[in-house]
Amino acid sequence: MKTSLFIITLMLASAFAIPARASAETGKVWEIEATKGQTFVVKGEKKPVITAKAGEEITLRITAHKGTAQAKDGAVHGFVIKSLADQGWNIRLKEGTQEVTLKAPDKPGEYVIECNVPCGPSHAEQKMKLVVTP
Ligand SMILES: [Cu+2]
Repeated sequence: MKTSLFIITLMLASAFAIPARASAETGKVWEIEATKGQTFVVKGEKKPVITAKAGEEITLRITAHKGTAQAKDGAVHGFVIKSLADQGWNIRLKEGTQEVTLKAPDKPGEYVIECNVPCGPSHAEQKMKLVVTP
């Protein structure tokens, strides 16, 4: 009886503790859509812009929909900051949703995020922005 009470207490404690810890570690989760019309849309924002503090970890939940073309490896869009491609900012997007946690650059400024998978007629204009604040 004592043991089961202990287990219940433990379960309750972890149910509250885990979400709090996750949000403290990863910060805001940005929901982004790479559309079949070859644009990026950020949920809740009028413009396709995400923001982060320098060096902060941010989580991106990206949903991709195929345009009119896709890469041989199955990627339907890409999500790349060219100058940060070697630091994880180079994601191949397959159809569906994936979540990635990335570190914002240490240097404040504006970074262009672009698609690097030929995905349709508007591919060249498929861009969005990461704004890094001090
Ligand atoms: Cu593209």
